[in-house]
Amino acid sequence: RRGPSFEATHELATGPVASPPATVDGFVREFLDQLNFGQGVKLSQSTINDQYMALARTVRSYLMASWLETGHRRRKEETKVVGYLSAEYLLGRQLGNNLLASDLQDIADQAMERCGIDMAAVRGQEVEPGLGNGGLGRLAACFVDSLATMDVACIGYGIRYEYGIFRQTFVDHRQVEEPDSWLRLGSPWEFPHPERAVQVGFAGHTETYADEQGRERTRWAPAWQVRGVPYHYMVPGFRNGVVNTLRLWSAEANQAFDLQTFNRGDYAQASRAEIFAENISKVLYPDDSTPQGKELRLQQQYFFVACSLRDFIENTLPRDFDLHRLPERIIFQLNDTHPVIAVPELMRILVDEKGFDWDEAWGITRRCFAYTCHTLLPEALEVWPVELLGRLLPRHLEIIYRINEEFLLEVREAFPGDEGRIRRMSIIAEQPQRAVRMAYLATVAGAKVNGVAELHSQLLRDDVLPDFNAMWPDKFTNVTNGITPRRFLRLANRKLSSLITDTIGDGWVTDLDRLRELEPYANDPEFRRRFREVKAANKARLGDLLQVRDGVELRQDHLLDVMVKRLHEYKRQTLKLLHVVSVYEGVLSGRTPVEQVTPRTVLFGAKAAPGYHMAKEIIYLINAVAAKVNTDPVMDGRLQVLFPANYNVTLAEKVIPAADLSEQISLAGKEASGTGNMKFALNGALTIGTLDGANVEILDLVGEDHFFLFGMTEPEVEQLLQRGYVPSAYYDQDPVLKATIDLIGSGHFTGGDPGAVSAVLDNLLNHDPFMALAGFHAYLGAQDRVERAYADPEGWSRSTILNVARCGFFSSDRSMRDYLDRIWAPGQA
Ligand code: BZD
Repeated sequence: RRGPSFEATHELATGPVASPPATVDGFVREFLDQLNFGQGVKLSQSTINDQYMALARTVRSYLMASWLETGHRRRKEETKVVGYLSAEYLLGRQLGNNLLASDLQDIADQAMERCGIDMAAVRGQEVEPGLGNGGLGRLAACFVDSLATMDVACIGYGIRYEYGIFRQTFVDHRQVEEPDSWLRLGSPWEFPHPERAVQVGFAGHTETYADEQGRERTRWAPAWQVRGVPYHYMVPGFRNGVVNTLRLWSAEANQAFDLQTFNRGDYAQASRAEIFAENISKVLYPDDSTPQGKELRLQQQYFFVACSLRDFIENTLPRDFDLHRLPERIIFQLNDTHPVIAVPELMRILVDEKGFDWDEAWGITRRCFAYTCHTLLPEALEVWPVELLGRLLPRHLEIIYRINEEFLLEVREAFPGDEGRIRRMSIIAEQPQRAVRMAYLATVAGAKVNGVAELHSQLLRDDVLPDFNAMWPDKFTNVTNGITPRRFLRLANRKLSSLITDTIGDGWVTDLDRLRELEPYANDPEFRRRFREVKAANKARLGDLLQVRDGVELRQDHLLDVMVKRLHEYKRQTLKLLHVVSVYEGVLSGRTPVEQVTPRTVLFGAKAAPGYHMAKEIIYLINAVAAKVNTDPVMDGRLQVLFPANYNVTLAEKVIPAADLSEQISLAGKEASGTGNMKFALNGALTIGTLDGANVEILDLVGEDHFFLFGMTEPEVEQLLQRGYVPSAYYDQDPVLKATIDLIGSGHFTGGDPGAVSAVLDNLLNHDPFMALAGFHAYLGAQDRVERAYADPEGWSRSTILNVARCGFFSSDRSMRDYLDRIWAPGQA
């Protein structure tokens, strides 16, 4: 059917792999081939899933030549590679993205029409790979997209979880988690390579021996061996002929190893080995920001970095490569601390397997890693009990001890006599139990350490790692997060994209700063009208989806106020809910005439970690309030609360383009960056937000006339904490807050049962760790400003257009440029 064999990649040197012709005819022919020869069905008998699989494989075959060519070129070039190590990639659906990247959207639409196939239904068949929790996982997906678009050599390394983030449903207003069996119908996007499997050891013991030169050496004799099988995914750049690779590892039982055990007669042990292996990549831990310290989690972490390092060193570098030069060929970017066990693993490979001296190996290792921190919450910093780490990875614990010993010598030299500092900086914590502080290990080993927004990076220096900053100020840097404009503007908001392209051309897709050229059009009434038309169409599209998906009606004449993100106390979904209840209570009590209420729909989307009790209570309360407010005739339909279950990337792509107002209301100093905030602003929603994370930078860029700012600054939060924060004082002194909380406490939303909400209210009145009550008054004031602004459609449109025009900075292409300049290739740009 086409030229040279796909297997023989070396043949690329003599002739390129042929793509099918990029015409409707060519596409139809390839599609029918895929349907007949790939799926084994005729068009007339095919199911939607057959059609989806065949269509996906068709798109794949158009990208294949570029993929093979990119791989070939990378091997020839001998450039430095970015090894992005991330336990999570929240990719979203692939079909639309890959059609966009390969410029086949229109051809595919016409081809499907010619085959009598409903393209929308086929697209709807794809189950998104939810291999991440939230911001951190989605960031990784945006970064690999940008690197491909910028033609930077990158291998994304991660885990192919058999089950991704749970599917959320609500039963009696409460979250119920269901397994996400995303692979049930097969995934057409993955390429398994069992022939490139690698072995990973666990547990066992270490021993010393003398090598041929009589030098004392250490070796690790693991008790278990697991097979890591790589699955390759295409990461296409935007219409540039580049396709990079995402390599996700799946754990499989090591039959040869188990069979030996089995043959020795230890049947129980042999089947334990199988279960052990297959559990490792079974399921994504659904805990964002609060690591549980579970053994399986450490197994996952070590599993994927051991596979990745082995893969890079043994299979990606040329056979005879001199590992002294390793830092010239790789920089491993550690996406938070989850992959940090890669540091002692590289040391083990160099020292134990390759025979390097310790100092030589350490000099190499320190130049091969850089670390990105994504949090400020102390409880989110990973620590591994020494007992557990030593049992699972005995050699790695020895190596960590030695790294620590030599590091503390360095500290002593820099700060003689300062024993307090030495205790504070030790990689090993002594209290409450002996444990390895992974963020410290990452900071010691990393050539660079970065936070994810200006404010976050500053707080990282000042509050989280101040001693390290004192020792190595040049190690610390900032790279503000970004989002890919391909998925989150061009793909998700085709109408706005067309309007922008009609106005300033299409250069913005890969050069988002060009959106600045829209600024003058903010003053053009005709452009503003078209901009509003786009927003209305997106709202209608969301309405259609929610009708079918959730059986709810989205009022098209309402201000659409959206808060979508993981459910976490620091993000303050309760503050948003208090606002909703205060509006309702105002009407109920006669304080506000209902005609004065701005018609508004508040849309929540949020998953709670299954073990996070308070978060689940808050979900219950949101649903309870929604049920009441939506149906109470007193509101005359002017306030609607929607909470579609199972918020994910696919839903985000419909919600964000439709939103008018973006809620970014975390307590200052708690949200490292946020990336949803960027997506909304770029799609023409205005932000109501605090001076937290990247909100600060959004505000700077769009200007305070086009952003609803409220609340304390981070230093003000600290001062209030120092003075002693008493939440009940706000309740006692603010009659609106009191009436709002009392209405909830009366059981009004919970069938007359006040007990059903007592956990949330007790927490708010007596603890309120994220100061929702302190923020309430200012938040209501900001919401008043929102309503006044919304009452002037021309002024509102002007502001939204200026938001779009001024947010080009938040392209993940810019983030990648910053990583290149500041971390991966400084001085080479
Ligand atoms: O990372 C998030 C931060 O909370 C956001 O402020 C930031 O914008 C993004 C990207 O930098 N952190 C996470 O999403 N963290 C996790 O998902 C996570 C997952 C497992 C374990 C710990 C944290």
